Amino acid sequence: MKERTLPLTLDFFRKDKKFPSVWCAGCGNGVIMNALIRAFQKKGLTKDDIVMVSGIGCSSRMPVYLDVHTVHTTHGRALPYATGIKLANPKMEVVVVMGDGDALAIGGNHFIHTARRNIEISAIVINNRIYGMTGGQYSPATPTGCYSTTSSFGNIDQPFDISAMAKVAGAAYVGRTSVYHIAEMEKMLENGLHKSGFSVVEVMSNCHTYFGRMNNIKSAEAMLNWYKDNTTTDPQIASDTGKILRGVFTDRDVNGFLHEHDLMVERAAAVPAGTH
Ligand SMILES: Cc1ncc(C[n+]2csc(CCOP(=O)(O)OP(=O)(O)O)c2C)c(N)n1
Ligand code: SF4
Ligand SMILES: [Mg+2]
Repeated sequence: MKERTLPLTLDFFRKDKKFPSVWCAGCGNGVIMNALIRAFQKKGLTKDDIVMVSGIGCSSRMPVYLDVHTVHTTHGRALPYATGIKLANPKMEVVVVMGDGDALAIGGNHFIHTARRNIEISAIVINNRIYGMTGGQYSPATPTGCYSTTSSFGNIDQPFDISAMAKVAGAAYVGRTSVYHIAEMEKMLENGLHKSGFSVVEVMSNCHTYFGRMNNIKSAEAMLNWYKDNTTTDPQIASDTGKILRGVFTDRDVNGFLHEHDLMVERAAAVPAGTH
């Protein structure tokens, strides 16, 4: 509990007229942004150590508000940009923020292959189970039967299990938490930084404006309580009740992409000129 009292430094926020944010009052994005700053602080990172990369979406606005190095890219393509940035600047802590649509729909291929490649980047997937920015269309994380502006009679698709997919694709660190569970979220965000491979923290978040309104969980508070009541860290309870499982699903030391890349460069350099 003591760790939660760490004062939030304002140093990480941009001072040049970016506030107030575009986010609806009570949106989970602000809660996650503050938790991420605390994770940076706990890890002893300075603003100059960090590059934040995002695509397009409400969640992807986060780097706009943070005074670290930032690149606000195109929808679904944050991970390829981040990969290039990390390769060019291996010492930088590269952190990618994506929405569930950004990461799993248009960016799904990049997500799987970045996990397979295990490049030393930290990704946060803000899973509000809907396209927030564009008006509440269903996403690949919208549960079956849920309503959205494009599923007025209930979504007939199955949702991706984002964390399971990251794990099976090979990511070194994968955890799932929610905006209700702030201390747990801070810890996962902190532990997801600076891994030997790709790390993914899926944060289940509230878009009360669209998902909540259309699925009868109409306020930010009601959505937070929904995550309190409908998630668990106990796999048995999850399997018996259908509650969503939170926790760290994998945390492995791997030989990440940059590590392998450096070894390959050494091998190539050892070959006498003109013999290959
Ligand atoms: C190439 C491209 N396709 C579509 C869009 C429109 N678009 C912008 S954000 C978005 C989805 C946002 O949903 P999500 O990634 O879940 O983020 P959220 O707003 O929910 O945080 C879409 C489809 C776009 N900007 N660019
Ligand atoms: S539309 Fe939804 S995701 Fe976007 S800022 Fe509002 S509450 Fe947050
Ligand atoms: Mg979304």
